[in-house]
Amino acid sequence: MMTSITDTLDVPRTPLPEDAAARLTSAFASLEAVREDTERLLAELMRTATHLPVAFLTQLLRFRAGQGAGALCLTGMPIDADLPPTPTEPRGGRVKPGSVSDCGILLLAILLGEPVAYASEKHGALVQNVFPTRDQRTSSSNESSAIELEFHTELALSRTVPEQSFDVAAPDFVLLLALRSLPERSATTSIVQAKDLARRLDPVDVAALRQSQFQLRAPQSFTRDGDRPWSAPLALMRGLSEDPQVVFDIACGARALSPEAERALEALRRGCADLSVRRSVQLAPGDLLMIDNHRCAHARSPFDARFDGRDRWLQRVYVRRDLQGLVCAADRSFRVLA
Ligand SMILES: O=C(O)CCC(=O)C(=O)O
Ligand SMILES: [Fe+2]
Repeated sequence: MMTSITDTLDVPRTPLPEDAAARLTSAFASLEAVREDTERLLAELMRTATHLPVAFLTQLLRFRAGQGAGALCLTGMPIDADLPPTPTEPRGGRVKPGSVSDCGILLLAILLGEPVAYASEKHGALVQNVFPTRDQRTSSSNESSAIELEFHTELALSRTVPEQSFDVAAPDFVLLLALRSLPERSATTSIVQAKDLARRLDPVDVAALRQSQFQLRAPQSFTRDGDRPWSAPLALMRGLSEDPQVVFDIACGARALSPEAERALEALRRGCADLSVRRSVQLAPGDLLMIDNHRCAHARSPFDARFDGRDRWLQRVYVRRDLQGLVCAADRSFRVLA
């Protein structure tokens, strides 16, 4: 069979067998009583991994080790049958009665590492809700809808350690699980793998991206009420030439500190815009996208948001390989970074 370029550029999709989804749903239902006890819930969730096919777990271990594809999509994950209308305003606390989807995304998170939250982002929630808001329609944040959210890796601003570079406490993995997504009102999530980008760019530009000649602006979603500082100079590409890593955020702001760096940044922008480099997915309910935040950058297309309760709704969890050296919010769980 012929394989077209678009096939090879899709995010690899693994369907969860229906019987596995049904077993997970009933296992998750029995965990309602411990949903407020995060550590107990995570421990119980580890035991439910037995319902995942071993072939998928093998793929997951490879992904966790930073090998193979930089993004995976597990489809057919269970989500709550009694989903309320999509929220329209950001707020802390519970947004839906059940926690089936929360359990599913946290299960994959605990298998990948340490689920973490950030005190300044979404009220420090471990399972974050991502939906469009009227206020942020055109902002460079996950709540926007009228504009493209341009390519970025997730970065983290620490209020407690303001001198800490935005990449130090950044997540290693970003997990997105779609709860609601009407096909005609959905968005496309795109991924570029650093190695595909590096292959497409001129070696001169790759060499410039590897120099500490750039600054990034603090993420919009961490700085709703305050100013948005620029980082100390850093390199946007690092690591092995055959499997490089990237740190950049075109959505929130990136600037170059020399003419060569300026040309390289322009080339990076053009590279991300090149459709032959992007892998894309329109997340449907039950699709769980896992992104390696070092080996890939991601973006989201504009989409039709009407704030009528039927808008696109995702849940998001950040995962770190470990928490060593990171400052957590003393009055909260060690998983909430300050
Ligand atoms: O909505 C999406 O598909 C992704 C948005 C995003 O970049 C994020 O939530 O980190
Ligand atoms: Fe993002």
